[in-house]
Amino acid sequence: MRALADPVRRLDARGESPESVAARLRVPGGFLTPEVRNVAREIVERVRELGDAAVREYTERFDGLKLDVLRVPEKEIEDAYREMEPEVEEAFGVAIENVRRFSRREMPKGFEIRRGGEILGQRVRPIRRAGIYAPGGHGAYPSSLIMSAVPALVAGVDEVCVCASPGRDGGVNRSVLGVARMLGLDEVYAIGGAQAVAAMAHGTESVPAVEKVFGPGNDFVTAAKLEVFGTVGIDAPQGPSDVVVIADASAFPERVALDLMAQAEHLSGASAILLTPSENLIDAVAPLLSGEPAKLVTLVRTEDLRQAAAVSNAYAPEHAHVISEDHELVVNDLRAVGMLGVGDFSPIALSDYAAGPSHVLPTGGTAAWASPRSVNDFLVRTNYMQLDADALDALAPHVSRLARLEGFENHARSVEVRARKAEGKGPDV
Ligand code: HSO
Ligand code: ZN
Repeated sequence: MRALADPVRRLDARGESPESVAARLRVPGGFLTPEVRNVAREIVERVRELGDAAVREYTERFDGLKLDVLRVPEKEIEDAYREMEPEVEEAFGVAIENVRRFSRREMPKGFEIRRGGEILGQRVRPIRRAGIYAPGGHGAYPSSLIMSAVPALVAGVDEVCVCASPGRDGGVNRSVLGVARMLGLDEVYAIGGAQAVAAMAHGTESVPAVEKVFGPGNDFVTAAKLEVFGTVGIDAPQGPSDVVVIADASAFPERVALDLMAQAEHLSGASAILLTPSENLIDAVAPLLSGEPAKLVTLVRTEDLRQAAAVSNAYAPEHAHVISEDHELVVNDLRAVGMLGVGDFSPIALSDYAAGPSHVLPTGGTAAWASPRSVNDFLVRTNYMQLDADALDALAPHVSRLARLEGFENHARSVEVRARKAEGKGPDV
């Protein structure tokens, strides 16, 4: 009977290749359906053509609100901050400080290489204006505003504007506004969904265009980002949350169950996976899972921790949490993970809110090639060179040869005209 009542999916991975287990764990087809992409495309197009009028129309249709003024008045932001409970303000303050400390440490520096008469270098500068989407929907995410805005500010972005869904009660979530105030952000718009991305990317009468749009948001927000890419920059696409817990028999079942239920709690396509060689752990965890989140959990029996790590690598989770007597063995094997929690005292919820590393992470297997939100997302690099006559002389024959090989005569001559050895003279010789 219990097996029938048990809603939790179980899988036996023993003897199976990591790739095939990972394929069974991933929902096929990705999360952005053609329908979602079509709707997002139409919204982006209409906002581009009609500006604020289209934004108002979509706000009325999707959020059920008639909004005359799209920008949130400064007084409302101030009031939201003032009404914040002191303990909440303190908690946000800790989160902001820890994310700031981590972001500062991430800041890359430019460099310069000098060799003979040659200087080669790289300069790093912040983008001028960034647009950040603060997601609402199932619960509000003031924490996500911290995770995106703090790296932007540390990177030195001049202007940061924020769009947040206005919600049915008429305004942007009070905590989102309070956090904006704590971060010194006063340009907040009550615009949600794909229309927010479109407004920031193309600009409207109310919203000056930005250079790069940042999520996370729901599927429509992500689809809209893909639509505006090229007109502006975008960050990586973000989809539903996922977590892999890799544990052995030393783990406490109640804690493992809560780690799984925590990320599954995001619902809407989230997934939470336990990889363990211990059948006892699976038997102990299964009855502790309940409700909607439990439907998003999969308990996977592996041969050993090595196979668990290999499956995780093939799956490329957004988060991995390792609870084992042999952490190091597993951690050394892990490659593709957005955020890694090591040991029983490092549950992912800590970094979701306040530990310091960002919770804006590559999802849906993109951790194989994408990285967590960082100051780098807000920076652009310029490479430079400064050569003297001798350095140019040394390089000129090689460049001439390669240019002619590609059929570019003028490239070759633009170098030769300056080379003393090739031409026997320069302008001041
Ligand atoms: N786990 C989510 C972030 C989050 N959790 C926000 C709670 N609030 C994606 O990494
Ligand atoms: Zn979370």
